[in-house]
This record gives sequence, C-alpha cells and structure tokens, in this order.
Amino acid sequence: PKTIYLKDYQTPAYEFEHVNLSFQLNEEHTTVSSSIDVRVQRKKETLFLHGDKSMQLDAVLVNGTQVADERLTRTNAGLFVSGLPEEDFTLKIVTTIKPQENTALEGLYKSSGNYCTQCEAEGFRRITFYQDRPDVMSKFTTRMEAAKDKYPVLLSNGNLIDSGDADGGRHFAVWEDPWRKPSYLFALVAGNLAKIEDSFTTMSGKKVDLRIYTEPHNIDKADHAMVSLIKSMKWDEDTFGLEYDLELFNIVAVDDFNMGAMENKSLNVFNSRLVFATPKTATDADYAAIEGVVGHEYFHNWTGNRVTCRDWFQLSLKEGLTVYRDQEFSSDMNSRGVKRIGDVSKLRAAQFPQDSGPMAHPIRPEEYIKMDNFYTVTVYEKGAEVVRMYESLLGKDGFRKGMDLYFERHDGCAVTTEDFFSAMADANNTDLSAFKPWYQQAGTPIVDVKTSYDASTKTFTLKATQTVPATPGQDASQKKAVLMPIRVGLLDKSTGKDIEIASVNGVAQEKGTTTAVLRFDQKEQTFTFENVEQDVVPSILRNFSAPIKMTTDLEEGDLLFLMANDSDPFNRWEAGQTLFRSLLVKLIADETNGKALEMNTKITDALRKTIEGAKAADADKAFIARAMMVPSESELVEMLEPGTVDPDVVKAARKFVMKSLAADLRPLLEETAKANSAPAYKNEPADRAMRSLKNTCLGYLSYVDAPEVAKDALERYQNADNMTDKIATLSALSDKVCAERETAFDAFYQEWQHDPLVMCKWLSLQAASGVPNNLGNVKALLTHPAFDIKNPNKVYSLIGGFMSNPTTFHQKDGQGYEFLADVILQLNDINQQVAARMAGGFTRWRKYDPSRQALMKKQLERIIATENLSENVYEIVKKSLD
Ligand code: HT7
Ligand code: ZN
Repeated sequence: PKTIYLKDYQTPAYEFEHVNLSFQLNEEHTTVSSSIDVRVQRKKETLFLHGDKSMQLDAVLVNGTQVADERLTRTNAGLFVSGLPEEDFTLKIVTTIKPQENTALEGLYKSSGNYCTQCEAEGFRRITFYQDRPDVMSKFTTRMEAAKDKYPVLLSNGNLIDSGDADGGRHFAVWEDPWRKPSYLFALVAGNLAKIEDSFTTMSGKKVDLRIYTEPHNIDKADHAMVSLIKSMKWDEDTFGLEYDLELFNIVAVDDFNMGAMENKSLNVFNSRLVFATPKTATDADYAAIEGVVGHEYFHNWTGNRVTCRDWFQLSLKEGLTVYRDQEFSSDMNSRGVKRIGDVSKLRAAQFPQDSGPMAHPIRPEEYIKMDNFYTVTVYEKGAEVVRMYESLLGKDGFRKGMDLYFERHDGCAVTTEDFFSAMADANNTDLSAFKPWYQQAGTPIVDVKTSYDASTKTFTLKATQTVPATPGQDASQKKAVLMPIRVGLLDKSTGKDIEIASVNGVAQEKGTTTAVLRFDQKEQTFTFENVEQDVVPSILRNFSAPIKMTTDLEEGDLLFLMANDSDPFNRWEAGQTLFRSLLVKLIADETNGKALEMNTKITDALRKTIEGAKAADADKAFIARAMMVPSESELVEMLEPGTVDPDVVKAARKFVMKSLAADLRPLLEETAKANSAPAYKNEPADRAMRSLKNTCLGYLSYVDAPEVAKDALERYQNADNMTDKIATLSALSDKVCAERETAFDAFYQEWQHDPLVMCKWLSLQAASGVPNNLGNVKALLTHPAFDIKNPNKVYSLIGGFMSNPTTFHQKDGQGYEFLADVILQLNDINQQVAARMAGGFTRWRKYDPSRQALMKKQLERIIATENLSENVYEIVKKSLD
C-alpha cells in the first residue's frame, strides 16, 4: 500500500470549471457520462483521474474525439491521460458501474432498494473517473433517469431545473448547483421516498424550503430532525451571521450508512439513526444526538462547503471547527455545563487513548494510507478543543472577528488550517505562533501545577510545567512547549465564593474578573496573582480550557471543597471525578496485590450531599446525575501503566465502589428515584433532567444484591412509557442472571423486532452485558435475524458493543480476540471502512498484561498475514504492530 504525504502536495495542473453528469439508473447496471470543461493551468502535464478498479471504462473523448489507447494508462488507482491540448478543452468520460453490488457503501450504492451516494472522502472515484480531490472545485449539473414506479423521487445538489417523463416508463430530473464544489460534496438520491416539509425565512428575508425524506413507513419519525434544522439555521445567523445560500435544503435518511451523516451541498444524507425519533423509539440521548448532528451537517454549509479543505490533511479545518460549532449550538439549546462535561468525558474515554497509542496523530496528520482511517476522534474532538482554545485566548468577540475575516478571505476557496490560524491571529492583531504545535504534535500534553499562598506579600502563585509525551514518529525531545489557555478562579476559603482577581504577573485584570485566562506557553512558567487578601482554593482549568492531562497539588480537602462550592460547573464535577479517579487507582492496586478493598467514606458523604441537593427547588438535576457518575472503565484503563492492565481487576474495583455507594446510599437513592419518577412522559428539559437523575439512581440500585431489585426493574420496564426508561431498566437488568432479565429482553424483542434501529439497542445491550459466557451469546447473535453484517449500525451495535465490554472481549483464554479477528476478516470482504473501525479494538493491545498482549498480537499477526487485506484494515493493523 502507498503512503500519501502532506509534504508532496501540488496544485492541480488542470482545473475543472463545469461538470455535466448524466446517470442512467438501471437494475443491472448504471451508466455514468460526464462532460467536463477543463482549464489548463500548466501545459503538457499528464492528467491523472482517480478511478476505482471496479468501474468499467467505456469511453474517453477530448473535444469530441475518442482518445487513442496509447495515451491512456489505467492502474488500480485510476487513469493517466497524456497528450492533452494546451488550450482549454472538453473531456468526456463514460463508465458503467453496479451500485446494486456495492457493499462498501462508498460511491453510488443501494440502501433498502433506493439509490444513494457517499462521496467523502474518496467515493466519487467509484462513480466516474475524476480528479477526486477537494481542491478541484466545479459547478455541477446532474441529469438522472430511472424507472418512474420504483424511483419516483430523483434528487441531487442545487436547484431542480427540469424534469419529465422518458421512454419505457422512465422519468428524469435535472439538477443544477450554482455553487462550485469539490466532488466529495456531490450527492444523488433516487427512490421511493415520503417527505415532510417546512420552511425558514433567512435574516435577509429569503424563503428556504426544507424537506426531509424517508422511506414511507418512517415518515412520522422525522419531526424532531426538522425542528433541529430550523433551530440550527437560526442559531448560525444569530451567532455567526451566516445565512443559508439556496432556496432548498434537503435531508434524506438511509438505513445503510458508514458514518453519522454527510453534508453534501443542499442534499444532506443521514444515517436514519440520526433522523428518526419518537418518544417510544428514541432515548433522550438519541434526541440530543439528532439535534447536534443535524446542526453539525447544516453548519458545514459554511465551514466545509463554502470554505473547504485544500487536501485531506486539512480535514480538521472543517471537522474540528464544525464540531466546535455544533457543541456551542447544543450548549445554547440545552445545559451548557452538562454538555461540556459530556464532551470532555468523550474526549477522555476515546481521544486520550488514541493520542497515547499506535494510531496517535496530530489534528493535521502528515501521512496516511487510507484517508477513511483519519476520520478520528483526534481530528474531530481534539480539533474542536483546539478551536475552542482560540475562543478562550481571544475572547468571544475576538473569535468572531477571526471567523469573519476567515470567510472574507476564503469564501469559495479550498484552504488550510494555516489559513484559519492566520485569520484568527490577523483579525486580533496578535502573535499566536506558540499555538502552532497543536497542529503538528500528537500526544496529550501533561501539565503539572503547584500552588502556594504567601500571606506576607498577599500573593497566590501557580507554577506550571508542561511536557508532551513521545508518539509514533515524534520523540519527546522534539516536542515544543505549546500555548494553551488555563482558566483559573480563586475561591475564598471561608465563604466558598469566587474572589475578584485584581492582577496576574503585574497585569491588571478587567474589573469584576473572577476567572483569569493564563497564557501558558513555556515549559515552565510561574503565574502570580496579586492582592489576594486571604488564602484561597484555586479552581484550575475551568471549563476544561485546554485538552490536557493535568495534575495538581490540591489535596482531598480542597477537592471536596471545590465539589461543594465551585461556581464553574465543569470544575465542580471535575473535583468529584478527581476524587473518584484517585480512589479507583488505589483500589486497582489493592485488588492487584490481594489487599482488602476499602471505600473512602468522605467520598460517600460528598456524594450524599450532591444527591440531597436534588431536593432544592432550583436544583440542576441533569448536572447532579452527571456528578454521580463514576469514571468509566476505559477512562481508568487509560490511567494505568502500559503492560499492566487486567480488565477483570479494573472491573472489580469499579464494581466495589458502585456496590459500596449503592449500599450506603440506598434509602436516598430510592427516595430520589421515586421523587423523580414522573407520572407521564414529557419531552421538556426539566422532565429529561428528572429522567436522567432517576435512571442514574436506578443504575446504582442495580448493584444492590437483593431479589426485589430485579423485580422492581422489571416492573418499571413494564410500566415505562418511553424508550429512555425502557433502556435504563433493561440495562439495570442486563448484568443479572435472573428470570426478570429474560422476560424483559424477550418482551422488548417481541415489541420491536420489526424496527431495525430499536433492534440495534437490543443488540448493544446484550453485547455490553457482564453475564457469564457472554461471548457465547454474542456469537449466537451473529446469526440472529435481528443482526445483519452488511448494515454498519448493526455491526457497531453488536461487535462495537462487544469490543468495549472488558469482561467478554478480554476474556482470559483469548477467545474474544479470536472472535473479533474472525469478524474483521469477514467484514474485510464486505465493507472495508467498517472492518477497519473494528480493527481499532486491537490498537491498545500493549496496555494489557503480558498474556493478553500475546493473545491479541497473535490475532493482529493473523490478520496482517491474510491475503486480499484491504488498505483500510492493513493500515490500522500495521500501525498497531509497529
Ligand atoms: N463529513 C462527513 C464525513 C463522512 C464520511 C467520511 C468517510 C466515510 C464515510 C463518511 N460519511 C460521512 C461527516 C461529518 O463529519 O459531518
Ligand atoms: Zn463534519
């Protein structure tokens, strides 16, 4: 496999001005004709057109004349065309493809009998031969023709300019997109679809028609997505002054989709999982995810489509920025603090492990074999954190100025992360050069902070050091100190209130400042807060102002104090998490050394106070539910030394904490669950918060060893009137070996067997279960009618759920590993993107104890030795073994 390097980037020698596409969609094959107006930028160069080997090349014509065979060279990757005219010319290409046989779900394929496309990153080259690279931007006109009865709806990007009947019971539609775009934003849909419609009037008074298409039997599930779309359009105008630029915006939901959704210009294609929602079929978390992703794809219209990426190394330019935008949107629509806690939890559970493993890469990677493998939590989530740091450093207004300049300079262009960086710096007239390593260095910076108060000088001092660990291809000595904002507040020890911060290092702060933003850009740096009248407890890294691992000299008492008093919701939560983490790391060591485990009762008491807070009239119940959550096993694994992790020990330690808390707080948990059990479902913020709190209490109570617990959970399951509560009760039962578990899971199956998305929940709950011999259950589910290996959602639910279940996947005899390798090899021939995602289950093999390491390595070696391994899987496995 060939590695692509950022350093090899070259501008295209030929520009594609306009592309006329024509699709003849037939059951046996599809014919694609493209006619391209080519502009010569550099004469005499050979033109390379990307093109997958699965396509049949029927004809290549230049200015209407067939190109001689000796001027065409076809390879596995595409077609070289030489001897081209030195003046602008027309290139015509005809190909034949078979979408009905496409199981990779890239390019043109069929889902539930309907045609749809997925072109990002490199799917367009499976449709026709083309310069399939984001810096080639063209105006597209698309004509499609298909059988009218089977495919009554024909859609593409832009505006419908013509339509009508054709011979043989067929019909056609012609779409014209007035905006130049790269091929990855092209989309086509043809099928039997129903729609809901609404409209939005933009800030300059233009009416936009909004349509969501689904298969007819699901059309009653799209209303929440439509409301989310309208909210997104309004939010982008209010927050960034960004208005929609066409008269039509379409969303199409499809069942078979490799990722979440795709921002094709004016024709977003969505995984149906991120469109369909009714209270009976979707959880509160699903509703929130739909709102966030509908927003995300809509926001791409400016950050991604109007301003796009020069090359795929720049992916974070659009993805990091758009994730930041969707996070802000969701924060404005819901509770900001709770949203931030959720986002940071995700970063810690998924991105931090990636950043310290064999797949670690900077948010702007420098090389790849398959671009698909770089749609990662690093590019997306860490990328969003990097954007958030500009906002922290420059302030909200400064950030907005940077965004305005970015659009002013680059609208209609394909640009780089460097261009974004320059817009931010130039708009604010500030030197941000120390910020650049965020784009170049992989690895999570480690920051240590020591604090002290000097009563005689009335100064509070914070000494910080930063290091970035070694990552593949970058040793620690190469890593530079990087500029990061550290938000700090100081709490009066006697009142627990924030004090006003007068000045730091001699620089006066704005009047009324209670959170200072420190610019930390040296390996070692001291920050002195002046005029601090009394000793304080510092609240450091408020709102998680930088994506780092921080240690401090704060003691247990300080953390308990912050947990009770901090005005910053993130740090109030974080103080509790820090206490839980240090307790759990100690318990893991004790369990490893055969010592008896002991609960820290101060933590129990603090948690009791937190839960009791729910009785207050103004209680933030969604926050309390979050604060009750004990760090996940994957977060704990990350804290342990490489080569030492025994997942059974981690699980035992965590279970001990859950059981102790459940036993000690049982009456309070029961009382809180009862007080927050609403008589009937409502989809309002206060009701969602109550459900979250109630279900967190029930989650704890499921750790109580008493027969009435399972009985109560089953009863609650039977009485639940919404999916959030159904899933909460099922998961409370899922680790138990009891008749109630079987009854509830069977009832769920009977009720929902015909709804594939609900069946995904049923599969993932079982895959995540801790019951004995769960591997046997997972293997049996592979042949269950509810499972379908060709459907990514089903694979992510069952196999993804199994991979993140430590007891089942890491079972000591290695059978879990062998099973995953079998599935990866099966998927390798069906869907390479999904196969590579599953191979990610092995990347952290060096974290585990020697015997598990050997067993996982054996499977990685088995996979890499397999013939016909896709580049996608090869890259992940090779990098894991290196
Ligand atoms: N920009 C979209 C990326 C995407 C994708 C990438 C590779 C393979 C399949 C895919 N489907 C969608 C999604 C987004 O970030 O908005
Ligand atoms: Zn995106």
